[in-house]
Amino acid sequence: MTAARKGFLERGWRLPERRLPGGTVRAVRYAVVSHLDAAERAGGAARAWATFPKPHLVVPAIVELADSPEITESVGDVLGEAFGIWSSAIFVSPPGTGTGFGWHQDALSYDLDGDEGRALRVWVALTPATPENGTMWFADGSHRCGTLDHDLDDPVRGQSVSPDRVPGEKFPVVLDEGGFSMHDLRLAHSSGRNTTDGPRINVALDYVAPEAVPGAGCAGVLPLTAGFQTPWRVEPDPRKAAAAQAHEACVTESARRLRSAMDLAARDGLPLVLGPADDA
Ligand SMILES: O=C(O)CCC(=O)C(=O)O
Repeated sequence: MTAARKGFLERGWRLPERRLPGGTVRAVRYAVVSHLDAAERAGGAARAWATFPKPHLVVPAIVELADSPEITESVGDVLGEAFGIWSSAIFVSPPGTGTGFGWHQDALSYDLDGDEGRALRVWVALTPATPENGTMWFADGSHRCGTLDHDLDDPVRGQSVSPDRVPGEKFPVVLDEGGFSMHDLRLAHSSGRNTTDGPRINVALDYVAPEAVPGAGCAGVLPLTAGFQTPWRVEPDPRKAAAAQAHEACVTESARRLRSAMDLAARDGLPLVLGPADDA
């Protein structure tokens, strides 16, 4: 086992020293901001779902980022030789606002099994990420404490864990532009207020190894290596697909993921009634 994997399994996070080149960061930031501007102009559902769960399927620059050697080498150090992108998210923390996420575990709404050491999130800083602009905070080792009770329901900060019930030492994830962090999907983390006068922009990339077991509704993956067989369903790479095909895949696969998350919520007691995920 690599030292990187051992450390990741123990602590639930890793801060690689590698940095993305300035040209890559600028290209991805431009593509992401253009994507959000287009979604804002389109309005409605396009705007509502522009940032999650699979914007990479329509923004080729996000796949380019996910496939960059700086990131794939770091992901390979932890997950091993085979991995793909399962999900992504764009986070823009606007200047001067009180947005930010309360303490939470990403895995809470993620329909994956056996993913310990087989899935992780890379959080890429397209601008510097600092305590002043509301960077993420990690709770060291908290991924080993099972599912935490997300008992607070804050209209701004969302469903979250009371800070005094978050286990482990808490520390801010400070990144230069082009830096990135990695965390286990069960690690408790939060983010804060942006008190600066510029936006904080991040892209999150969820990687899975083929050994993770996807729920029926969310087996879609964009492989970056060989090794993904049934039950995984290969999603088209927007770098090679026609725009219409990429758009169709993004809509279909995002809907499957969202339905799968809602089905999980229903199983856990939320009064949602949905039919079975109609998985191809
Ligand atoms: O960027 C943020 O404000 C929150 C990020 C986050 O919670 C995550 O990537 O899991």
